[in-house]
Amino acid sequence: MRFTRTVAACAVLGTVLVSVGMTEAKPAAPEAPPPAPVPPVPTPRQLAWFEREMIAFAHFGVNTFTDREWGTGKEDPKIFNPTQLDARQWARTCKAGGLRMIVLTAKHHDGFCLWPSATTDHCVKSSPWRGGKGDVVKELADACRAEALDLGLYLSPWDRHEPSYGDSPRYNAHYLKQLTELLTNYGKVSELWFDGACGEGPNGRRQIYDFQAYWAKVRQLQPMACMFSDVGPDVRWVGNERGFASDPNWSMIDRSKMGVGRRNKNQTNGLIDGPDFVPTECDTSIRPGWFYHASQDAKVKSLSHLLDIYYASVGMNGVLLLNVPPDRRGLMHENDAARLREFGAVLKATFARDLARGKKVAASNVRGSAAAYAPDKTLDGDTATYWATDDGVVAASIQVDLGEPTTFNRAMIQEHIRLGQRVKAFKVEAWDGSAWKQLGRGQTIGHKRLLRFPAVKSRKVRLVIEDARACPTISRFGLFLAPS
Ligand code: FUL
Repeated sequence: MRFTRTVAACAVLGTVLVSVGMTEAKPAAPEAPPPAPVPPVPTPRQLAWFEREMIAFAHFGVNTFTDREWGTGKEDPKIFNPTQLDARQWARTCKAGGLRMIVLTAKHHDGFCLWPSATTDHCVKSSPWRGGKGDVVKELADACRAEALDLGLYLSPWDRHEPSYGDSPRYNAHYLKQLTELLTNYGKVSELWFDGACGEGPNGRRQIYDFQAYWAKVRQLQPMACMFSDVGPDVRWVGNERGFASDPNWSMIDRSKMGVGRRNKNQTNGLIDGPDFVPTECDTSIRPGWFYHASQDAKVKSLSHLLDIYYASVGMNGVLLLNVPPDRRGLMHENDAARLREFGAVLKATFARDLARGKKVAASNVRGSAAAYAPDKTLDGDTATYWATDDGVVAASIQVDLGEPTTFNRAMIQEHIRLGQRVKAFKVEAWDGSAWKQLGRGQTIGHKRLLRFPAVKSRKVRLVIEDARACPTISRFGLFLAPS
């Protein structure tokens, strides 16, 4: 069920609520004003990032040809020579898995650049690939455009090749030039991935990164691009490389008490009263390593493992960043591609039909009258709709009457996070004919919360909000049946 302005919750309120022993909602004011935002709230670029839900990582470079995870910076550029590089194949493969963007390692820690940079010869220009005239970033940008995917780029600050590394101001200027090339020559870039790894340069000095200058450059050249690092500024690391967020997952943190490359408190769970809205991106690889190794061809994660990751990331108020490393041919390997197809197909089948859509809804403590579904034009002009309670009411429930006994095993709940993430405790219950039986419970909801439980057959289901930071605003309560 998706809430829309046309859902006349009040029409069924009396009868259904009374029949399950709840207090009938008080007659409401005809024109209830929309709830005030509870800051911090997401920016339009963060909302667009949340909507993608799953994105791909592509670790590719000299390590692909040396069988290493971290290069030394001393690799001969001539080893970079993929025989059949086809970025369209990457894009199609990712799309089949339901991934909506590809983030490419334009430069990893070894310093080798996958585009012909004017800042260094340690790049594709010096490789035999496409006669030294190739540009992986351009080929991927074109492929993403053709397949309607977004493009993201990883430009490792740690650079084990660049001679100026360790001479902090000089290297920062060099890094800014590289960023500028990537942000101006390839059209729209939707995400920049800033890794925190740091080392010493040839002068024996530890490099001090000027993240403020890097981030300002991105804002200047690509204002809609989301920036990832341990602490944002737009999206944060979830704190592990297994792709798992955990409950609670607050999108808020206190950036003033955190830093890139540090062991940060609240990295994973966030902070209920954090002043900064910086949601979690959950990175993991489909294989044990980030780069391709033929020895790992039989170690591609199982479908059930990928599904566990999906429910613990997308289903836990995060975005999943799933690495699928191209091989020495310059293709995503058949085993990875087959697994992604299965994964995409299961998710599609599971969420194809919302069994609660269009069904009768009753709710306690509805804000105002049918105008509870207030249009919200505050951030980007979207007329998103949602259900809310009156100000100060932080416990309430929404009940769906499915019309007939219906079998389901998944619940989807979404908060209208444009007004701030609010819910602190909730549960989902089904009526078994004589009592409410709990199907699942949790602390936070956020952009999306998914619950998995053994299949149950019931006609009435309810979402009970037990506590929230302010009046809850819920934009979706859906029920689904995953294929067995
Ligand atoms: C880490 C890097 O050191 C790994 O090589 C990989 O790129 C991972 C995604 O981030 O910090």
